[in-house]
Amino acid sequence: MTSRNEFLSKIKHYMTPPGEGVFTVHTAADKRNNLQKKIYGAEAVAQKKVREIWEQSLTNALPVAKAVVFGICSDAGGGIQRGANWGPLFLRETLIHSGEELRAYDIGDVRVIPQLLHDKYLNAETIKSCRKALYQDENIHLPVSPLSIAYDFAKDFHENFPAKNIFMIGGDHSVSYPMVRAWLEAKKAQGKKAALIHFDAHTDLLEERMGIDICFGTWTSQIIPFLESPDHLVQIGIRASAKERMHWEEKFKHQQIWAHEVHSKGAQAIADQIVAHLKTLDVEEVYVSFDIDVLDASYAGATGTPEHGGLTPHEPMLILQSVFENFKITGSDMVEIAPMVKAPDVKQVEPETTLLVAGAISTFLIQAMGSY
Ligand SMILES: [Mn+2]
Repeated sequence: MTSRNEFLSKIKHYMTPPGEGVFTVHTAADKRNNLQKKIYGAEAVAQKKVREIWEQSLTNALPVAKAVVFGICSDAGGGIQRGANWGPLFLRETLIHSGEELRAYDIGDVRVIPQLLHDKYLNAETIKSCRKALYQDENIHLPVSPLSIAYDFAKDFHENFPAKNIFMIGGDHSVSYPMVRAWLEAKKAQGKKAALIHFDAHTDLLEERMGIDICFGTWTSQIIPFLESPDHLVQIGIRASAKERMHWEEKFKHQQIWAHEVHSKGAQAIADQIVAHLKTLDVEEVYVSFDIDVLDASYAGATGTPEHGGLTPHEPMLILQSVFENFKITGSDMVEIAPMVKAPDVKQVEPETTLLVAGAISTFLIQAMGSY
């Protein structure tokens, strides 16, 4: 097990204060400064003391926090339309307006080399040069790719702070793989029965996509082996799939609920069905992975693959409320918000519409995780 001090030292190496996860000097600098002014005060930003105060917060604010906000500004696992790397900065701005960001502790962002995904895809030479760039030490034993850093972080986090819960902001959906995996391994070690509830327009159940086994289209199939059994996975909102529900359920032996079923049966009936199913499995704790494209494109146009025929914001809220009343939500994420992207056939003001609904759902998840 990594000691508390080793863990904090690693965080200072492979993470940045909130808002700095995209490596840039000028782009969105005002947004980043505004966010940091709200978190750390205008003086801290003017005097360039943000990093110093953030490092101090790891020893004084983190230990007393319940819910922790964590950003992964990576879209290297995407592939249709990029831009989800800006999700963490923009969504935080929305949350801070609602006051929610300040109620949770923001531990910051993973340092992201935008061309990298996972260390297993790199050769030794590349790892060395990236260690030199990130850590000024080519022999240091730290990961360099965003998904590998996120896994290392989440694993140590759950060991050191078993009672704290992470709300992760992505990123394309591949960033959920390290977070859910570390959470499932931690729950297994704690002897807790755990399930994954996955909101998405897409199944993300490919076994590989163009030879890559961990990306936005595959991460769910890769996480199934870490569940106690496949029926501990429930997918909600599916509608953009080349194959029918039967195909997926027979292949993976999990539960899938399509968007049209939510519309025809009603969200409350679906919520009751999910709760009853998870109760038969004696599930105690739940991870909620929320791909914003589960919502209809008229609510979520600022995303890589907007899809029509989706859920209204009210529907997942009803389902989440029932889940919260029956189980503990101890891990969650909000992914695939691409604030600089706008679906061509969407009339709404974007990214404001997408951020507003994502903010409301995120607020619910952060409050739920801070309430235990
Ligand atoms: Mn997805």
